[in-house]
Amino acid sequence: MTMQLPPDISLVSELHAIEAELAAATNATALEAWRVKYLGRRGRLSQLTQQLGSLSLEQRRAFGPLVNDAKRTLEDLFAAAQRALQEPKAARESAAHHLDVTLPGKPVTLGRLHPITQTVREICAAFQGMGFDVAEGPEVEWERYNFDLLNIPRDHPARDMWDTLWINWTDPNEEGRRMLLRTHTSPMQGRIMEQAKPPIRVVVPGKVFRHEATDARHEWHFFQVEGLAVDRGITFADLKGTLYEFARRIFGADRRVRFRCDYFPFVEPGVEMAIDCFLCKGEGCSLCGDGWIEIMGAGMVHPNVFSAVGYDPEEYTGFAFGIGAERVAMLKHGIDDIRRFYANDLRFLRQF
Ligand code: YSA
Repeated sequence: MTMQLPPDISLVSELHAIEAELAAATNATALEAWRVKYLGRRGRLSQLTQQLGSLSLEQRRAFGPLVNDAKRTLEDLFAAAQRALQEPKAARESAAHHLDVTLPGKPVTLGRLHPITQTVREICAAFQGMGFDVAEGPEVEWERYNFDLLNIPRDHPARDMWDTLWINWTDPNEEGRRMLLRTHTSPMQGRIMEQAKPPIRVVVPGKVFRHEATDARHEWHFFQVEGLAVDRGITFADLKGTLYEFARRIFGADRRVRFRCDYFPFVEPGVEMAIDCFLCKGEGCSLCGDGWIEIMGAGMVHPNVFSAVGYDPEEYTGFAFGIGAERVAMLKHGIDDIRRFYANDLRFLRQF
């Protein structure tokens, strides 16, 4: 027995014609129109599905699967047509991202070390070559290390040599323990000697801070490299020999070096070391004054400093020094104003 098709169910038998209609839809607008016509909410397939409800049970059993198959077929055909339409665009996009290895590369901008970082490293390397180790310590420091252990008790007039930036905090557990921004790298002398036994040979690079006005040779924050050598039988000749060798390694054999007596409470005797000015060649100018640029303070470690850290001053002797890194950089590179290092002018910094 043949079944009579309800009028709209005939769509199932029109599939070839519908497919041809789809093949003719060669742009997005035509494709969308096709989709609305057949697969849309009020499209042919949707109407067909609704009509199934008015058929007899027998008819529904016969035509239901056919309608479902038709729907799946149309959806697959539509998805394939959509992909085909998009393919040329995808191909165009992939061509745009294509890497042309024959083009010249983009230049890479390299960073560089700040000239003072370079100088600090050169200074440390010069001493490492003479057997010194390198250590570092805190920039925020206890008054005890910055002053007391260095033979500079409270109310000692020598404290005025370092205009101090104090931290507004005192240790509540130990009444009177005050903190500051270290005014020099010398506090590391006490820290190192408290922890190690001689022989000691160490350099300590680091930043220091002073509450002072700036000029061509003075900054309020700058770098020092501290040096400390302690052993039995170390003499002033060892100090001079080491520092001459340092000057030769950093500035070359031609530069002149001057030692002069100086006073620091933590050394006896104390000296300052200067190098002839690069600008006036030792004649005297507005930068240096007398033809020399002071680069460090130094001396033989004071017996009181040894006693304060528990070393026997009868048994041990030693020397120490504190080098100003910016002054060394100025002399090496002929820089006439220390403030240029921290003005953040890339035209200046890129030269190093
Ligand atoms: C002395 C004896 C020792 O046994 C150990 C270390 C020292 C040095 C001492 N702690 C000190 O700070 N001495 S200093 O005040 O004369 O500074 C040492 C060096 O730091 C100077 O020679 C100078 O090169 C540099 N300096 C000082 N004040 C500066 C500065 N550099 C830039 N700006 C400033 N304001």
